[in-house]
Amino acid sequence: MSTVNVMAREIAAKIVFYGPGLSGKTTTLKRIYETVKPSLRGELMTLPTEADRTLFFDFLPVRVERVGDYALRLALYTVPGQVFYNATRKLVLQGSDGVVFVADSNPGAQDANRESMANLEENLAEQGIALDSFPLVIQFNKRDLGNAVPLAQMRALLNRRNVPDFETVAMSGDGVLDAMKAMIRLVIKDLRARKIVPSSKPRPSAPQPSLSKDLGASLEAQVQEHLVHQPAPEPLPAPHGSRPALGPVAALAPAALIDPARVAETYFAAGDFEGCVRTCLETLQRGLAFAGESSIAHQSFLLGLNGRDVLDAYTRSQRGASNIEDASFALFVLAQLFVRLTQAGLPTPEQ
Ligand SMILES: Nc1nc2c(ncn2[C@@H]2O[C@H](COP(=O)(O)OP(=O)(O)OP(=O)(O)O)[C@@H](O)[C@H]2O)c(=O)[nH]1
Ligand SMILES: [Mg+2]
Repeated sequence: MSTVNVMAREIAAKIVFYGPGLSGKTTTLKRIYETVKPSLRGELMTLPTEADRTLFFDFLPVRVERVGDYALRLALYTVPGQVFYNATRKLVLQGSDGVVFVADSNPGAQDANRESMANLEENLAEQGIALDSFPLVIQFNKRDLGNAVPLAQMRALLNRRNVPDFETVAMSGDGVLDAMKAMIRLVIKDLRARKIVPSSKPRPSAPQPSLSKDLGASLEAQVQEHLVHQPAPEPLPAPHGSRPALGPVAALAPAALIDPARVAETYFAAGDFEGCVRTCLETLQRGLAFAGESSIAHQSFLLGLNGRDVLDAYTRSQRGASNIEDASFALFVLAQLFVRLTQAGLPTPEQ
């Protein structure tokens, strides 16, 4: 769900990497993480099983500093590709602004590619979204394989819509950023078409490009500039004075809730999942309170949050003995809350 915070002059967009199991989604996100300037990214959050399969989702926040008058924040997610994780895929897909479909060029993976594309279409349709009119980019990944399926054949199978597609090798990073840039351009185009991105007034004296007119081009330049490979990352200037870089969820938090969100993330990183869930729920409560004194269900409704997810987070926390999945779910719900608060302009800057 894209959000535009006019007060903070900020646009937030959610992009999801989708595709069958082992197609290279997590690897793609890792390459993006490595190439984005450290000062412009949060921590990459991945939750693999022992076999390195994605258990829940991977998450990477990226900031494209200025786009005209606005700052752009991207939340990049991957879904778990394994067939039986469909509930998680639906959850992660909620409110997304665009999808990068990562297809596997392995000859044995073509049925899985086709099924995953059909699954994406189905899951979006359940949310009332037609894939035909949704920002979609395809990565034909693992092009380094000697027996990779010919490009024309993969296009015929997966790209009848003729969306932008790219041959990629996520292992080395080849093509990954081109796909990402195409995705961002499509998302911006879509935001404009839906009139979600507000136009800024032309200011002849200011050298800044106007958002509505030049956002795409300007964004591309910004992305180009910031996503170029940095062989030796410069020392990180802390974005907030001397404070350490924000974690992925705290990066989305309104100022009043940044600190507790950091604490929740610290618990998570330390493997204290109980502490993480407890802190997330306390923070969730504080965040929901910005919608006024009311029941959790009503507050969630007012903020446009998925009430079932919020209640699930509460139920899981009350069960006790929280595990990594409970903790990541609590963080996920918290991140959703932060996005909604930003969208609603809560809390106001005075608070
Ligand atoms: N040869 C080759 N291998 C790749 C490429 N990209 C990823 N891999 C390998 O494919 C395997 C799966 O990659 P992941 O990125 O974990 O796949 P995933 O899509 O996240 O898988 P799930 O989380 O299970 O859905 C790993 O062993 C990667 O090293 C590529 O471009 N070429
Ligand atoms: Mg993965």
